[in-house]
Amino acid sequence: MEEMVEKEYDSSSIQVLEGLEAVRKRPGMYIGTTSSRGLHHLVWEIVDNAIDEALAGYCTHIEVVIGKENTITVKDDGRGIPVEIHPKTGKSTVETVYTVLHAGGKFGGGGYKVSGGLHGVGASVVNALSSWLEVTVYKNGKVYYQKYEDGGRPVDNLAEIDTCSEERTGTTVTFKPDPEIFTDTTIYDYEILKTRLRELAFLNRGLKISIYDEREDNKKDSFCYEGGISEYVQMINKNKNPIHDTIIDCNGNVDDISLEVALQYNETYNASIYSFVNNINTPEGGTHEDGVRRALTRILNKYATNAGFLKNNDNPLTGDDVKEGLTMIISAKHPNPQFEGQTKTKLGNSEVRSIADKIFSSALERFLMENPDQAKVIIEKSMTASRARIAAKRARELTRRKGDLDVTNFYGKLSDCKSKDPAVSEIFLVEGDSAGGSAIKGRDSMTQAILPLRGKILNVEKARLDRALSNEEIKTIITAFGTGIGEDFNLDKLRYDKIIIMTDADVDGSHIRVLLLTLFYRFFRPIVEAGHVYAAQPPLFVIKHGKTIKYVLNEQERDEYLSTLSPNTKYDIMRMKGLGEMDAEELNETTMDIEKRVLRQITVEDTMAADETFSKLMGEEVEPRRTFIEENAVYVENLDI
Ligand code: TSJ
Repeated sequence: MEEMVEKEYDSSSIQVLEGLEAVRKRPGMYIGTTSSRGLHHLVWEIVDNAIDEALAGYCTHIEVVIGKENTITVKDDGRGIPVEIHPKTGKSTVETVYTVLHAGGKFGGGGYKVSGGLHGVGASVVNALSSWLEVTVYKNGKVYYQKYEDGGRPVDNLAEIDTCSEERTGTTVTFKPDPEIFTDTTIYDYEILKTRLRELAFLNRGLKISIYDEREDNKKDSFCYEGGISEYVQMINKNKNPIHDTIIDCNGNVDDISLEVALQYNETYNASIYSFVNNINTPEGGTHEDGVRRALTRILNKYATNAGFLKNNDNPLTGDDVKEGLTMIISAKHPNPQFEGQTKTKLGNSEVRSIADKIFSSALERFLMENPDQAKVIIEKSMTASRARIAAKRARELTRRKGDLDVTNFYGKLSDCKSKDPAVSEIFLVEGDSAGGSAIKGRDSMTQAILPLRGKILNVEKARLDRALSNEEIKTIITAFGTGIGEDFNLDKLRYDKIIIMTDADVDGSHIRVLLLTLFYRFFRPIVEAGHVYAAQPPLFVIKHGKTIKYVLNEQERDEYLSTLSPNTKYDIMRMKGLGEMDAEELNETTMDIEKRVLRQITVEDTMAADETFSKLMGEEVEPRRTFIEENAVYVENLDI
């Protein structure tokens, strides 16, 4: 701060710096969080600007590079940010974009901005939260350059530093996130960046997006899809056995609002429906999704009736029936979207509902008429779902009457906690009887319930609800949770605040963990989304020196801890045994005690990545499962030496 006073700033630039200072004081207001998520958010703020340039029709290739020191470079071949003096600020437009809060697209002049992150705050926020940031603009046969330091202070004015060919245009930005802001982590995750960049390539037909990792293993990928979201559907269905050949798609425009839909049915019983507005995922749906789903149900019923599949006395197909095995992407672009809902990820503009319905229904109707063989397969799939839904409802009513899903029926399995207050109660799902026994002895019986899992957990990726309901372990879990399942599900009835999966850190343990997560993800998704599911983290090593006993989770923590010991400490280090071999005290000490344990919260940051993983791990195809296990072999090996 002192330095700011020393240098002579005119009043306008002081104002500017105060603006960026506000971002540094309360970064959460601008990027949501300063966790890993916020760190990655910086990249999207910058990439969105390049995407806008592509949407305006001037950019064909965007490149993202993760530098050795976890810097990020984003480069495009667009027109280059304007360099002339901006009338309002007296600075170059480049400097204005980077130092005036909320400047963003307003200063570029013209252009129809449809992309933009949820917060829509832009380049100046990234600058404010960076140790340094450099921008290079190629334009008019010249190369312009400016650097900012310590949260957005220009080192110098924008300068012409070189010449280039007249044809070369574009913008390149490099920044280093400030470790004083991002105190959790400043390490970029290649997979997170890659997954979203691939998604952006699917959503923006024909745009090439590349990513390079200059850190250890030099990973790189490049994405460009002439087929747009149809190719996205194809990728999602790759491990799910499509039941008909053609990916049904449509593409239309009404009043500046555009809509694209692509869909294909597969053999599974789950729906993978993803909707977007201006490239932003809308997991809460909204009017674009409503319109398309309403049209899908109506048109399939109409076709099924006219073609004689559905008779007068049959129940009409419901929205749930036509969803079974459906993979669908909906992408709307809107010049003025209104976002609603708890997480502001639901499209509210009411005019979109009928526009989406109209564009999609005529395309679907035409497809069904022109492809009677594929239409038949789809209608039959939905009619089977309808029959199964009615049968499952009957089965649920029966079991409810028999008291099968009644708490009093399974005290033999569950060692419940004394407290009946869900806010303080937790349940451990424990692999095997012997670990279950130790857990029962080692728990705090007031708040901790133990459910040992003995039998095999059914792979629900390959089973419908009605079959899952006849599986003993699943029945027990549903009963313990108290929420019911399917149409009866009620999150408010959840009996525990934390559901903790406690499995060994080996291959069998991961397998059980994945089966349980599949079950929760497919049948109890709101529990996962509300953040109630955790994985216990039993330590891998115990280090003893003098009277100190230190448990550490992994090799990295072990090495870090050892490096803090003075060189002449004579210490003992031991690899921990499996859960089943720990006694009650050890288990409590290392894995269960609220004060000492480490839990990993299971979040669904990316439902699509989770969906892909579950299909790969749990689906019919053996090959992708083997590949997945091989690709993650290092991880498994580290855990299972
Ligand atoms: F975020 C950012 F500002 F740092 C940034 C902007 C980062 C990156 C990687 C690219 C960009 C960017 C901006 N790429 N392309 C543009 N285009 C403009 O700013 C631009 C250029 C010309 C005109 C015009 O009307 O002539 C208008 C605009 C908005």
